[in-house]
Amino acid sequence: MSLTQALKQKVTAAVETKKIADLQRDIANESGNYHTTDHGVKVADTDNWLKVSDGTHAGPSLLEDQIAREKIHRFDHERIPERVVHARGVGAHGYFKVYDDRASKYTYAPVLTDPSRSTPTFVRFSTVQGSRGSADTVRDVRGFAVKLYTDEGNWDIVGNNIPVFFIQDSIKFPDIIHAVKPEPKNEVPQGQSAHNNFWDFVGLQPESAHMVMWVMSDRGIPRSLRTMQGFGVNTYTLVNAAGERFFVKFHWIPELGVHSLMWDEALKIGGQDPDFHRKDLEEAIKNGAPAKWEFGIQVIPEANEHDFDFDILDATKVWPEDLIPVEILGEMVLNRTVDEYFTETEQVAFCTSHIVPGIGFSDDPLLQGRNFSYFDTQITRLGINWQELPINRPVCPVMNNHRDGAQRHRINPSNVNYWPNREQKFPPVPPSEGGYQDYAQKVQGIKQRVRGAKFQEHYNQAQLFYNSLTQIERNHLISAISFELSHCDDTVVYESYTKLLNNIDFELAKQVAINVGGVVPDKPARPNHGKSVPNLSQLYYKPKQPTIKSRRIAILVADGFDMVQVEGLRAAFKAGGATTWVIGPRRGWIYPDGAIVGSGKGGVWADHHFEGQRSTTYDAFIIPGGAKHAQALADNGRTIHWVREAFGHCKPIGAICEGVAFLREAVMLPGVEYNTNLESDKVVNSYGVVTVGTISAANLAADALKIEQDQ
Ligand code: HDD
Repeated sequence: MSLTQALKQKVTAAVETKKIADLQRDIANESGNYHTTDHGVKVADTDNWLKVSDGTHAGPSLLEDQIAREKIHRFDHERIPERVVHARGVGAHGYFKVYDDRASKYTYAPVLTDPSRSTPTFVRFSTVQGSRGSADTVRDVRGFAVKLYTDEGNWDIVGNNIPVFFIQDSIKFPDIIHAVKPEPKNEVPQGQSAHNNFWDFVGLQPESAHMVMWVMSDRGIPRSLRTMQGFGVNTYTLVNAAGERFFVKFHWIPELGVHSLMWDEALKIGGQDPDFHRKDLEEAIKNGAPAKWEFGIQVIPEANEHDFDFDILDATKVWPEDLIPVEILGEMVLNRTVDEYFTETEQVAFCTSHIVPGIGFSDDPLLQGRNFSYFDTQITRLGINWQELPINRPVCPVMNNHRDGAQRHRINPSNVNYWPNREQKFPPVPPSEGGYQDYAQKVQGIKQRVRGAKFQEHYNQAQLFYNSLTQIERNHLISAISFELSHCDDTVVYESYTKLLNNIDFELAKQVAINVGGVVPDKPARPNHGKSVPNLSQLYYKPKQPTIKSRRIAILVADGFDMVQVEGLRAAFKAGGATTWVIGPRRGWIYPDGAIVGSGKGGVWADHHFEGQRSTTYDAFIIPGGAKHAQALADNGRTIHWVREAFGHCKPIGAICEGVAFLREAVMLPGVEYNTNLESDKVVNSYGVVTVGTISAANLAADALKIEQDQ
């Protein structure tokens, strides 16, 4: 058994949950290794359609061939409608658990209060705008949909990596989605919001201003799905055993911190490796680095609902954490990839309306509409019996009088399918025994189409977000909006949006307007309130300890490299939990003595050749010593490009011994310092370029690289 197989087995064994066990009954029995039709008859020939032929000439194919017909029928109907939004996604299994019972003061839901439980979990991450085949690294919101298979039924938290939404009322959802999706005339653009219709809509719908700021910030281009925060976005409620109700927002905080790509990287990876994020998730899990988040809640007692200058039921607003801190309750770990994409990731279906006892809705008008929409869309996508699909069915019993419909699988042997019935079959369960109890909420009002008074203010929090960013983050945001508006060729569109920006920040509006030929303001449209909150900058979420865990580090080698150093580096990176990739002049064995062919002994296997991978898909790279190897790298335009591109993307770059001279020549920028002294083991760290002169310092360089990585 190979190491990878052994590792895979270990990981699999470690992550058996009740849901994984439940899925086993649907895993195909592939032990008998032969081919049959769908009705079980063994097939002798799968390659030739039945024909009238003399053996020399083809002759006509016969419709009679039931085997060929079945194969084609099945193929013709393989596709189901892709999700109308969030079509592109990737999923993984894992578990959720709380650390203690502290949440029992807010809720009686065991999934949130019982620390002895480990709740099986499935998460699907997604982009919103693009089709199923679009690229992973586009600028977009990322879906963060969590299905918790609790003993009381499935609980779905269908969230995003951004805590607010474009609109306040569900009735606007078709409008925002039509506006952001490819334009109706020519179905352009794919996987982008950089077009007239989107910016036209958001310019006329100022409630979207806050969310637009988030999407245009670095949050819109995550480095990894594992390094995103997740937010339930909508306001839900919790009810405790004493019957008291609390408003609540749900948060997921990634163990490894919040990290983003740079826009240039995101653009390039979109072409170089469109599956970058889904491969990253799979790679991390398979390499024994499960993705992990802490789970937290923000809570507002019912009595304090109206204490704030914003409406706590307005999904275009955050609950500022200086006013309402996040209380950490537990963690979620994703440690198992799917066995089959379609049956799990594609067929998984979430509903905001899926809650369990102890959890309730609020009057958040976005949530109310969502509660209708999700179930409805699953009927189109998967059919009315979608909840029976293996990935969707709960791990607790399902018993009711719902019957029939297309693709019904469950067989109910009882002869009564109504309540009440003479057999007392499937009686309702009183709340004291676990039946879902609706909170007795007093409601009064006048039936009318309105929004609450506090829903009318749209710019305070957009400003709060902008104020809370670091200068570098603000620069990125300005570049992002400028990129998008540059792609809008309708003057009305980019002029009106630059005007809108002046309600958020004068400098922001001015700079964007100058960049895109918009309306350059001469004074702010409204004063900046000057408030900021630390946690709105993603830098706030740096991991407590710097770590290279699950980072992708490349070692660049050419014939004649220093093997001792490469071995030392690999060991150091492995010890830190990173994955190491050797990139060389060709895929195959590369030797320290410069030999081109050999048995492999004494050499290192290059995973890719220089043209096969670009610096963009690695987090850092290092160049070992070796005179001949350093010269070969210096003679190669692609490796020089590697260095310059990675430097431009602010990546840590390391070099040792002769590798340093190559690095210095390749970077060619004044002000960067290097240690080129082959006698010196001093580690020089300058602008993220880490260099050291002697062989004994290989591990030091690795350490320095590790520290730099997290700065
Ligand atoms: Fe939605 C999918 C998140 C508002 C209607 N939504 C969908 C998914 C996520 C979100 C993560 C993908 C689920 C999956 O992986 O299968 N949606 C959100 C968030 C929202 C939001 C965080 C605001 C708080 N959505 C929203 C509204 C509506 C919808 C207001 C309609 C009234 N969303 C849908 C949908 C989708 C969907 C059309 C498409 C596929 C699906 O539901 O299962 O029903």
